[in-house]
Amino acid sequence: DIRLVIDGKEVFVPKGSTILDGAKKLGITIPTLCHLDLHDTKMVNQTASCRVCVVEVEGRGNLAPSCATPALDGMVVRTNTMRVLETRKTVTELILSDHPKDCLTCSQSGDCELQDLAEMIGIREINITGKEMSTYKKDYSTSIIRDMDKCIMCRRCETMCNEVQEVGALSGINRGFNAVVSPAFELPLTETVCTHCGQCVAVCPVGALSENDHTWKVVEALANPEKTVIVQVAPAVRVALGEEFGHEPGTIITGKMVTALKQIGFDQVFDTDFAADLTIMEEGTELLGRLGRFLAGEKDVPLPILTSCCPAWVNFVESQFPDLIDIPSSAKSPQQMFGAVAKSYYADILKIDRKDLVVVSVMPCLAKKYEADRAEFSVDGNPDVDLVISTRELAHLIEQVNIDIDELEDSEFDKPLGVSTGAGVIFGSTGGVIEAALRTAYEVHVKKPLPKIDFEQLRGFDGVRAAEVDFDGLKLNIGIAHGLGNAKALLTEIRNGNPRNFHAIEVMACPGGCIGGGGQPYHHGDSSIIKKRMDAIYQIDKDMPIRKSHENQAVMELYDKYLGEPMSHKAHDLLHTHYSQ
Ligand code: HC0
Ligand code: SF4
Repeated sequence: DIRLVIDGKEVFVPKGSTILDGAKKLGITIPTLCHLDLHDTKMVNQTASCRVCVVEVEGRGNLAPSCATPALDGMVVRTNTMRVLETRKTVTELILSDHPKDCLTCSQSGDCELQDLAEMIGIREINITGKEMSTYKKDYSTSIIRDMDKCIMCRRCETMCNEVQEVGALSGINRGFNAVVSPAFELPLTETVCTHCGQCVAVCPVGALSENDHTWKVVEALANPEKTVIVQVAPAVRVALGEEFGHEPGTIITGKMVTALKQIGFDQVFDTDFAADLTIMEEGTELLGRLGRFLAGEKDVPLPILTSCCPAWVNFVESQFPDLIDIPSSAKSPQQMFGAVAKSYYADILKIDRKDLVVVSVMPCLAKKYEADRAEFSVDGNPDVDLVISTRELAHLIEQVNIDIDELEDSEFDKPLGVSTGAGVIFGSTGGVIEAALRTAYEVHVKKPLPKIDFEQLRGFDGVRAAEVDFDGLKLNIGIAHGLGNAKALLTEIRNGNPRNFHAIEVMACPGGCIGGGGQPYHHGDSSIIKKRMDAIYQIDKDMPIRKSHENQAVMELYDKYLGEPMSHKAHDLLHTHYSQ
């Protein structure tokens, strides 16, 4: 271990640590801005570009950025001298001098790390005059808005996009005062390989990257007496929404969330978990179908089957692995299955035209906005899912209508599209989709009840996981990846001949799965928040009376009355899709 003294206190840290790590261990707060270390993922941003975290190191003339300066044995560090304070203030003023002052209307207001810093330092005016602020054209996609006037060049988004997601849509361009992070040639994001995963938004400390907010379109639909407006809520929302209201990460507020949505005025409050169970019926059947052909000796069976419910992942496969385009499951995502069923089966129950039914989704994800907008998910120009808001957007809406969420009673999701099982809810965590699929596929294939419902070997937070699952003698090799960079490694393996003989692979684009989605409450670099949400997801599953998708009575009724059986002609029309290169 390395011994150093910080502000007169002795601390020991392992080799490879920084001064900042040492200070954290002592409980000494050094303010940071560009730095971000999302533990247990590849997200470590150590550009030391903002210089907010400078400290004095005995024997050195210049101040040192503590986030990027290695701790050395015998180092004596001061984090609180007047020289440090003065420099920190000057540095912050410099950053603010080239940053808009429109905090009143900024999407990040209240969650902005620069605002917090300015407040902490007590900046009351900016005494730096000189050049005008640099300005850039705003870039809008359905999912994300880029407002580079607000960019502070911390480069977290670039690290995320290039090193964690390995998409490579963003990089630093221009020099000096005009330097900014941008797609190559300053193209709009929609014209690049961007997958809309939203992870750049999740780590942006300011409002330079934000979601394209659809809240007001939802309000407009709710205010229109001619429309029936229903809402579906994704699994991961219920374990994170509470954070926006001061609850501990992982607090489960499903019942209060449903009550809030009813008070806001949705005609019916439904659950994406219902559609997740439906997805399992289709995807599980597809998996068993492909396996059966493979075991019968058929050549060129598209295996391993890849899960297809994460829209950023689908986009990634389409643009980076077009040669593997026939292996993802053709099943639509639960969000889109929900929309398709709502605008056919449910519109029929209500005896209304699909155009008079507005389907709103609340999702932890920004790519879901893009997914809902894909042309193949509409009929005669009328989308299956009309509007998508994020967990953060829902929290703001709840605040705006003066609902005190803590005072609400619990209520239940409405029937029939709100009935779900534990298998539906675990979709929200990495490993959950494949576990849900295996619970059903096992019982259909083996024709015996599962000896143990929990597939512990599929769970966890490692970026790439592999496990063998025994189907009564038939050994299945399962792969799991979360984060697109990890997925890329696994898919490259498949491209090179599938040496580990995977039969099925689950991929989620975001660290942790949907619980770590780009539309969730900001984690500000604390990955323990994502893990607490994960624990909560498995807790909900454990507490459910029914935990297998094929035991969902409302889903079975949908097949009986409307679809026939999984993979039927009608199910194909409504619930399956195709991919483009
Ligand atoms: Fe997910 Fe989903 S699990 S992608 O992460 O599959 O967003 O929560 O809603 O569609 O169910 C997100 C979460 C969903 C979908 C489901 C899947
Ligand atoms: Fe990169 Fe994802 Fe951001 Fe697109 S949304 S720029 S893929 S991090």
